[in-house]
Amino acid sequence: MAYEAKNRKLKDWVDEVAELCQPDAIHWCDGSKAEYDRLMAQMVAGGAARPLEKRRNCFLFRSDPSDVARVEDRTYISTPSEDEVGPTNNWIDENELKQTMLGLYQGCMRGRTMYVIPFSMGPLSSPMAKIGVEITDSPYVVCNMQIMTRVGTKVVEVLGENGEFVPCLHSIGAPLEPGQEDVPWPCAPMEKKYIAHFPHENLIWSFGSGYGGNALLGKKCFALRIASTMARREGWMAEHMLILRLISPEGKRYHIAAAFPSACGKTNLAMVQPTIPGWKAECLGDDIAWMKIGPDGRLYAINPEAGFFGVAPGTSYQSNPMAMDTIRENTIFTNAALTDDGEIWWEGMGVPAPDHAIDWKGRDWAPGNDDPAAHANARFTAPAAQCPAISPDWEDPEGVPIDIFIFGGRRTGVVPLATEALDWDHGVFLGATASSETTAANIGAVGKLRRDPFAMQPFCGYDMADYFQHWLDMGDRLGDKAPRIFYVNWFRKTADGDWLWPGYGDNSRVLAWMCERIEGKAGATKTPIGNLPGESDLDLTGLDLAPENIRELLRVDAEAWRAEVPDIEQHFAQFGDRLPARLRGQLNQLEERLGE
Ligand code: SAT
Ligand code: MN
Repeated sequence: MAYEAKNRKLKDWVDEVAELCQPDAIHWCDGSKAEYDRLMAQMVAGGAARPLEKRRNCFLFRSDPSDVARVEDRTYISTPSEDEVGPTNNWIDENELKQTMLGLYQGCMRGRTMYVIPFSMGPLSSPMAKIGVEITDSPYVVCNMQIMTRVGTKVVEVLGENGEFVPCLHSIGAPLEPGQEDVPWPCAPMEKKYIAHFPHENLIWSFGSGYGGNALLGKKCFALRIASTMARREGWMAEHMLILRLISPEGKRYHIAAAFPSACGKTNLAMVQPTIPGWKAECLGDDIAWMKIGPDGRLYAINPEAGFFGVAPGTSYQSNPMAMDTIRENTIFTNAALTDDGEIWWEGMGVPAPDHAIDWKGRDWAPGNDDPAAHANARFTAPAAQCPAISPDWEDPEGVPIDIFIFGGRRTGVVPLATEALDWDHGVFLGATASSETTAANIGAVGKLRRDPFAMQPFCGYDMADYFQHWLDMGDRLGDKAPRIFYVNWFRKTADGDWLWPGYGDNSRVLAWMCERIEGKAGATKTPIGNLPGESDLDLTGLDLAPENIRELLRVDAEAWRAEVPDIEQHFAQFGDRLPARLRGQLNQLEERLGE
């Protein structure tokens, strides 16, 4: 043990877990570079990791082919009564799930080391920060947690003797019998994977997967699912949102928090490099925002994370130069392809495919091969501080005041480029009915349309209808200090399947319009679905965009919208009486505005 923890609850819990899981050894993580280097060296020696000759202190991991994304079907919110979790979560009775999982945890760390990772979500000095402790038998998880959260002895000091923490128990579920040889990516079969949350106890139990959101428990499990339940109880917000600062040519700062489903461009927008002259942007976070009302009545946001766990495919110097510079060193790559000269590669990296590579499954790969070289959900884990676009205020303990909320998703049709909500309730309606085509971030079908309210469908730890009410309540409390709400869709396509909008840096044109709306400087036209910019309201100078494209991007197709209504009705119907009447009212008003 590198240090002595004084916290009684922590010591008792570690003893209890050690007795249950029977590891060969226990290691208390101090979060140091030496610790990281030692674990990486061990994983390299054991064949789990591979150093990349072309990138300093970077490593490539290949997961088991079955363990490549979050597993929403195996994710549970467990409470005494089922109606607490609502129709969008999987529920198993607390006692039953605990019995099942205790059976699985029994002896599950035999032959392995158990790591105790004290971590903080949020800068340690922030009044909004919260402490967790993850126990895991995966050194890959330890190294990723070191990048994604603030790990180490300082956290243990803050915890003191009686401090509160969220216990996060994780096992890959692959004990080693004496003499048994390990595999590069040990994990349990799908039917034994459980990602379980017990919000009444602020407790997380994860079993069987080593991958991202299933295993790095500070992220989706704590900072979203458990934190959303805390936030509701305590009157704040835990949201699946990037945070960015936009600076106008006059030097005025605007803070934007935007919610999009996984793999819909949050990281790209978080690090946007504006193409409009004079505008600048700084990144504060790319995935999660914790927000509370400050003494001045405005809503303040912190990023609880310390790193980026971004989707690699599609990331290039064209789509996201800041991310490309962030991942030059000290980065973990998972399920990317490996070139013969020791460099990583993925589809959409913006450099020609190598003549030969080793694909994410470890097989020979060459251009023309039927399968992609990198998995569609291949990821990079990189320290936020390395991002050239990171805001100097990204670790401000008080957070930044939010001016603008954006919701959105991936829709090839119907939904226009940008819409401004008519008021807060209408904005909540836009968030509650957000829809997107599914991506490879979850195991399951890709490209299927689903409603993903506030991009929180997989991450809200309680009844989604009560969550809608929480949004309405927050709006009531914020009053005229509430952020303005917008809805965007960067993903429209022509009938031939070409993108209508260039996206990436040019998305700044839409962001600038939003800021100017706040100032009363930019125009908009009221339509049945909200206020839309006209062609002349957006700054499109220097953009080579066909006039018919821009018309299509800003067109409201009333008929197509009327066709959406039954789907929204069905979406709302699942919440029964719990759906706030104000949202039902919003739907009625939309129908009226759309007319016959
Ligand atoms: O694997 S994660 O859940 O962290 C990534 C995502 O789906 O957003
Ligand atoms: Mn996410």
